[in-house]
Amino acid sequence: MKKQLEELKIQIELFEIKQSEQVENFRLKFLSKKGSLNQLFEDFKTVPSEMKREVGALLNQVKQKAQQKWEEAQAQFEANKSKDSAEQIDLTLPADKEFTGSRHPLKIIENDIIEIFKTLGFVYAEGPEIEDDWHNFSALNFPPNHPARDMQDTFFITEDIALRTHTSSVQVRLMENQKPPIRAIMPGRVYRNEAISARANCFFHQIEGIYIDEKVSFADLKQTLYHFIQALFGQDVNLRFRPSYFPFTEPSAEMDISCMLCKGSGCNVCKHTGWLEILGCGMIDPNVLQASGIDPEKYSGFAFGMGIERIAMLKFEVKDLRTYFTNDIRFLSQFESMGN
Ligand code: 2NL
Repeated sequence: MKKQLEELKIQIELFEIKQSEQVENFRLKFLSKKGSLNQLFEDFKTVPSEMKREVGALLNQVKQKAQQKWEEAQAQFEANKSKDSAEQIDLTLPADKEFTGSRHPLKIIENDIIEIFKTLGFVYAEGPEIEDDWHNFSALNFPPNHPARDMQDTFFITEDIALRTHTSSVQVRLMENQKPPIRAIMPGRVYRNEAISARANCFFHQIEGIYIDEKVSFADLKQTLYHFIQALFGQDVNLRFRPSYFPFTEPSAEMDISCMLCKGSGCNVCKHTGWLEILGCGMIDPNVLQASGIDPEKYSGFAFGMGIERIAMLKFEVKDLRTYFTNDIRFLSQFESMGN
């Protein structure tokens, strides 16, 4: 029996497994119910008891060796099989289309507006979202007890530092650092301490512009904005100005455009007035020019500001402002694609 086992051990070692069928042949020959190992286990019963210990150990050793060889061969052919199927991929098939994303609707509008003002000689400027009291309020003629300075309207970080409530703070920095003529447009995110709803958010995006030179008049303001609105909404849009108030402009006005949905006849969007409020504007208050070191006797200027969300809502007919910021791909992919 010992001799038989020694022979079997050699047979197992020499058995060549080169093809996948041989894995099964190996199992049948050595490890199956009718295989030689099982046969020897049967014969083991007849081994004299004084030999059982030694022969049993050898028998187990040989069985373990066979089992190990079989498992290794099986694993190897399994790995080769998956490699083979990977190689069978049809390389002539067209590749999957890669998803490249799309431009955010607010950026589409922002870019359109910047492009229009670029043709009029306005340059692009940007500034910090965390501002000091001077650039956000004092330099813009906000009196010390103005309600916008209240905690309820503004996110304060310290007593003197807050999240900017408008992009006008960027204009202040520009006026402090440059001499007229200044023609600039400033887009950016601004923050207000407001309850979130379909029509209001605690932050929004604004675009403001200023033009400062000698003899800039309200007529320049009107004609510039008229050109801008026609370029953005089309030639047949009408405008009207209503008197208004901002701390930093005097006189101030709000500008309405005729409703592009009902063409002025009245609908839900324009609340049956035929008009849509689109931006605020005015002649820069002499106090504001003075505060930034520009001589109000020599120079005058106009300024305007608008919310990008509102314009994008009108152009794309977005009903709820919150959809701009929830990053739902079904919403975002409806707008301009970034290529492909
Ligand atoms: C609005 C109205 C406005 C300005 C912004 C401005 C900036 C400087 C001086 C004077 Cl540095 N004015 N900006 C003027 C009038 C209106 O924004 O409704 N924005 C959403």
